[in-house]
Amino acid sequence: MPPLPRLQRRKQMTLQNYIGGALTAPAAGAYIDNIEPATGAVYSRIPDSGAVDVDAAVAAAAEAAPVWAAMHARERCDLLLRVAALIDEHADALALAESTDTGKPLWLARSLDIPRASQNFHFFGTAALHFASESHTSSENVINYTLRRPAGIAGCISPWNLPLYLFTWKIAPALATGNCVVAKPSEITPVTAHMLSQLCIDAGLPPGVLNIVHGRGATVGAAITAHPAIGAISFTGGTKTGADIARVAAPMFKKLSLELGGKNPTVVFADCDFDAMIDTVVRSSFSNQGEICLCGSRLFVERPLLDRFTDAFLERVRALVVGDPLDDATRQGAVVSRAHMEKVLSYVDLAIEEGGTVLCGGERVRLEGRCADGFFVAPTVITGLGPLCRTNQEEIFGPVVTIIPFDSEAELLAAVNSTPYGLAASVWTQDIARAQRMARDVACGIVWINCWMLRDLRTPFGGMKSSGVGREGGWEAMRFFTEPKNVCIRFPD
Ligand code: TXE
Repeated sequence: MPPLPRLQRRKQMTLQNYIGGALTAPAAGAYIDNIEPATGAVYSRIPDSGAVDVDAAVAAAAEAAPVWAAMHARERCDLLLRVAALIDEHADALALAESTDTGKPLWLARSLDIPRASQNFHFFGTAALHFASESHTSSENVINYTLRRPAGIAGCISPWNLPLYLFTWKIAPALATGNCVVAKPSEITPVTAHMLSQLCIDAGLPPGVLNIVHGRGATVGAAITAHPAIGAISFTGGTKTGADIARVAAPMFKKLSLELGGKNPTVVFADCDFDAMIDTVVRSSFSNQGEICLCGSRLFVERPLLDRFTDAFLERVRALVVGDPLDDATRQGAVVSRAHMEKVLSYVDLAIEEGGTVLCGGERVRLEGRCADGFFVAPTVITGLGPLCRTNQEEIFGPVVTIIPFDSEAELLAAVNSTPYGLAASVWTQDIARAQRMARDVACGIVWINCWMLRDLRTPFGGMKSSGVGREGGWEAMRFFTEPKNVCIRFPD
């Protein structure tokens, strides 16, 4: 094995909040240890901020808001493009930080997370130049037009699985539409958000336009949610947390965008293009250790194809290399934390209790050397469970999938739609009429036919039922972060 690249970071780096354009320590001076999942060792400290830090961030945002909202879209676009360019310039350092913080393979952070963070600023920065509103001519002398004003101060709360990718997916459209932002990254993976603070300073983003407050969900997240001056909340994370946020924000009549969990079906019909399907289904099952809300964790396979599918799938899954995230050969890195590893493994125990058979994986992987204490879970395939058991109903969010055979479309649809979730589905068939029926009848916000995770940033992104409320992406995001005001003008007869 070639020598691993040396980490370019200081020992025990201490992160800071980004408030009013400056990097600052939390008011109470308290910090949380940040653990590297691949080694289990503490490697940085993050601010354990509180409501007082959120208040300071909101005050800074309120001060910056009038100038930022009044700025020409061209100028806002230029600033966001400058941030994008700086992300590109520092892509290697950001990718290394993302891999270290999350446990994901470095090559994945390099090819997916960081390029996408830059694209988010690029996409929404330029969107500001094209964003237009409607007008309605009522009669010869009456015209209505929709004036879209920034929602005000936006709160953006993001999770740990795709840290900079999802953080910027929220921040960029909020800024592009003229809002100032108070944002909180996950306390489990805060480092790239901290690095983004410095890049925003270097890009010349005016002080207070973006504020980043680090800390726990129950303190910083809750303070953002409850702050009366924050009128719009964009959240991605667990369904239970989404419900907690809605409980607080709804009676305050805040705008809410909630992107929550999933229990996504992958549907494989016997008539599919097998070769095109099989490698993509391995990817859709185990990319990022299964820690992507879009990963398919319930594999419904039409019975005539079951044996061929299972054999080919297992052969490929067994070949996935679980290893040091810094090694290019690694296909499965560490899961994000010890607690998450324990949660994932507890679902394997549950599956066995429920009568399932583990066909491969199912256990913690112990590596040698620097990763001996890391949180690695073998990619796991389970069979023998019906669609309604807890294993097939609850979100595991790790490298664990189940295979469920089906015989008819009616039986399949009932099973696919039986969970409380409705985020994404991937369907494999060459029958175009069947593909259309599935797209229509599957209760999910996103349906991929003969592909997975082909993303076009203009499309509506989000889920139904317990997978969330609202849609992100393209004009949906630009509309979410603006308040439409109808102006009706009557001209003299
Ligand atoms: O997410 P949390 P967790 C799912 C996945 C995972 C489960 C729990 O199943 O196992 O959620 O993960 C902040 N008010 N997904 O516990 O807690 C928190 O600090 C305001 C799906 O890590 O929802 C973090 O910044 N904010 C998913 C963010 O919410 C609060 C991605 C998400 O953390 C808060 C991640 C509160 N009361 C997990 N409590 C997806 N859909 O992509 C916490 N937070």
